[in-house]
Amino acid sequence: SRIVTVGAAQLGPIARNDTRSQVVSRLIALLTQASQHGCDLVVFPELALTTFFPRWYFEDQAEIDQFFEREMPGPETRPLFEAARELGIGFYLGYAELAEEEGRTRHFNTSILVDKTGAIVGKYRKIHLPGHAEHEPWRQFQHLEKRYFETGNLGFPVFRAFGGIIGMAICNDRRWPETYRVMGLQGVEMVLIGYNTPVHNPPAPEHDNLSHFHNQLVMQSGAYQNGSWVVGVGKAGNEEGVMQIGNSIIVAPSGEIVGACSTLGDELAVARCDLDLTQSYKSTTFNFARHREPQAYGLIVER
Ligand code: CDT
Repeated sequence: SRIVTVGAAQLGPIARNDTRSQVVSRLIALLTQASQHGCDLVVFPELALTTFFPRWYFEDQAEIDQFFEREMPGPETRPLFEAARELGIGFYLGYAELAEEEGRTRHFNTSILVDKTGAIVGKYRKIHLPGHAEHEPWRQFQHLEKRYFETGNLGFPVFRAFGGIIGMAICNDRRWPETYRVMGLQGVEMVLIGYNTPVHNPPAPEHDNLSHFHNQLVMQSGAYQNGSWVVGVGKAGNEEGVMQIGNSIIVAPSGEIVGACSTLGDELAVARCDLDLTQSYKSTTFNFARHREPQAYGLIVER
């Protein structure tokens, strides 16, 4: 067996004027708790350093950029990396990334994978950006990810770390089967996912009371259909007047939920995940080399 003990480190709300340092101390408290439970790896939510700012319409780019990190680690986030190194725990962290690339300033919704020495060993930039690009005043709150972020340009890479093959996705990515399958085709054994999911979906309020069901449905099927562990972690509770789901879960390759948070606050759920449990799925029902029929799937990439 290859055991990775994982902590799903759910966060409660982050207020708009909370400082990075305040948030980082909450992250370090969860990391310390995880260390006491013997965790190898801790998963934090999407955009885990600030409030979920795409809920507001801003015109001033300088105001928007205040939610972004220009370096990682930077002065306020370095203590988190130091704590990880001292405790010997890795982590997944979601944050808003401001990058100078191709001669221009670029904005991405990003996650990183940090190993037990505090080194960044993987980066992912969110591909499925939900919401809208223009101000829509009819909504109770905005979801302006298409305005504030560019589509990720790194594909869905996987990383050899923690004794296995680890992949990352961010929030809305978890609803798309292609996300898991592209990593499944690279042999992924554990997919780490942070999210911020409002209970209320303004264009489709009829889905509101299904938000937990859909959260579990997509991650349980993604896990089973690719013979992979999936760890999904939310920023939960009433954040600046918007209710977000918690329901952070750790899903086995069988599709079963083996660990879960039950509050809407800062909470750690822990599971001992055997990466070798992926094998009985990857070598039988979902033996891709043997049973996939890609010649019949062309439409998926043509449209
Ligand atoms: N952050 C993020 O991607 N949230 C979306 C809400 C989209 S509205 C259905 C999510 O998929 O949870």
